[in-house]
Amino acid sequence: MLKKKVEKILIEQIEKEGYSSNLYLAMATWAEANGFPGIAQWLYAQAEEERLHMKKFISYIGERGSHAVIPAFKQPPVEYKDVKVLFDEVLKHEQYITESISKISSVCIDEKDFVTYNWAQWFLTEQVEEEASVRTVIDKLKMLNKDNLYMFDKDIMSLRAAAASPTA
Ligand code: OFO
Repeated sequence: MLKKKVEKILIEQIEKEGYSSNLYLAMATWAEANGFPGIAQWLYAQAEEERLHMKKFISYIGERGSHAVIPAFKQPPVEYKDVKVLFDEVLKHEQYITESISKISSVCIDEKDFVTYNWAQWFLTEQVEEEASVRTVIDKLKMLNKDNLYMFDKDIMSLRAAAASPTA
């Protein structure tokens, strides 16, 4: 059975991962509606990963004998000024999630729950990769002007593949 403080913060993380998934879905629909199908695909893939993260939290809480309560999710923003602003928001959100997972780690240490601490480290490694992947996108975007945004949109999924490759 999980200790109360650990259980509480893990349940809060269900909401954060689920919101992350919805946020990226909302961004994907904005990208689609604004003529960026490649960026939409990148964001849909990201949304799917976040849904799996949420599921990992739900499963872990259940495995430890607690009840994984499914929360309501607030509505993510609908509009973005442009693609650069959108990806700046992705990076900001990922940094927020990294902080949040770090907080889980520190609660686990305070509560001497080293099993959950150990389990949560996978997410921290994942966060480092996700932040790096978004920074790569932002770096590329900084070099572009409006005219070659079309090519960028066509290529963005290859950035994702490169980030996922162990040799990259
Ligand atoms: Fe759940 O991985 Fe980032 O946010």
